[in-house]
Amino acid sequence: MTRALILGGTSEANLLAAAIARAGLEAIYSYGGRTRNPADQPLPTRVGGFGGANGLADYIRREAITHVVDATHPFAAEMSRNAAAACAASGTPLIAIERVPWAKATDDNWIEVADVASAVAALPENRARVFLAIGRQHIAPFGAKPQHAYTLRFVDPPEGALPFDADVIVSRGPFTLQSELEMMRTRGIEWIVARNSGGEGARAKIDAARALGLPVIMISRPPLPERTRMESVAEVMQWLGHRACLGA
Ligand code: 3Y8
Ligand code: NAP
Repeated sequence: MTRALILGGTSEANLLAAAIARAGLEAIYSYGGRTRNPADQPLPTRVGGFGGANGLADYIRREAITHVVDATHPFAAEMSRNAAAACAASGTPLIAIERVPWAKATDDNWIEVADVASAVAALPENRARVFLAIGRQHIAPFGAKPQHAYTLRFVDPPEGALPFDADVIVSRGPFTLQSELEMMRTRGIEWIVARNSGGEGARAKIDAARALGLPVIMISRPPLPERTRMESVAEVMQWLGHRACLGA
């Protein structure tokens, strides 16, 4: 009897949840609790941390989870590490849906950096119009270069003061090439800071930057634990022992 735990919060996780619901499989969808009004899922849903790897192992036992699918974002490294440790400790099968990173095209102007601190360092010294498309959790270090005119994009309105003067767009995406081109042109964006999330939901800004010939400071992914990885919902449904009835 399958009873899966989906570590979600991504468009891939949402597609998987729909396929699992259609297949009539038992599963629980888990959000980390980063946004105020996360999208509804066609599965029982829980929100918030488990209390580290041990907390997750306890949850797996308590809820009689038979399979864990890590469908979190490639930068959700702590969650992925905890899932690998908890599944090893509890002997629970684990699989990850992992998006292929975006590959730099010949006409892309990317400055590839390892982390947020290097992204700050890669920005010019003289004032520029900079679009930070990295959400709310990682913007504080950019306060080291307050000379820039920043545009930020958050899923939810900011709570309280920002660490520096900035213009905030509140939008949850997915985004389109048209809307990204429009936004970058009207705001006179000169630099974009992005993370190599992969997938379709965030890539419109990368295509828009290429079209406008703008430099992108691209933050590479953190190392993730070794675990079986697949790229498609159909493969995960096979793994869960059921044919994906996508589109059925
Ligand atoms: C809570 C669930 C869907 C899924 C929507 C995808 C696409 C739009 C693109 C930019 C980049 C960013 C950010 C982004 C995208 C999809 C997808 C995707 C990037 C929601 C969601 C949750 C989150 C958390 C949120 C983070 C933030 C990151 C904004 C729901 C809407 C920048 C990732 O304001 C904050 O604190 C936002 C926090 C974590 C930043 C970060 O640290 O990575 N995602 N995003 C998940 C949870 O609680 O478990 O609210 O419904 C999901 C989506 N975000 O089809 O409906 O392919 O997944 N999300 C990045 O670096 O790319 C935006 O602005 O161009
Ligand atoms: P993170 O730094 O790897 O995780 C930090 C802690 O948050 C984890 O140790 C865990 O707490 C809790 N957590 C994270 N994801 C969780 C989940 N799905 N269910 C339950 N607890 C979770 O994570 P993050 O980078 O902040 O990402 C948080 C969430 O936002 C994830 O669901 C991720 O998929 C989503 N996200 C989506 C996008 C996107 O583009 N779609 C981008 C970034 C993040 P405990 O240690 O207490 O268990």
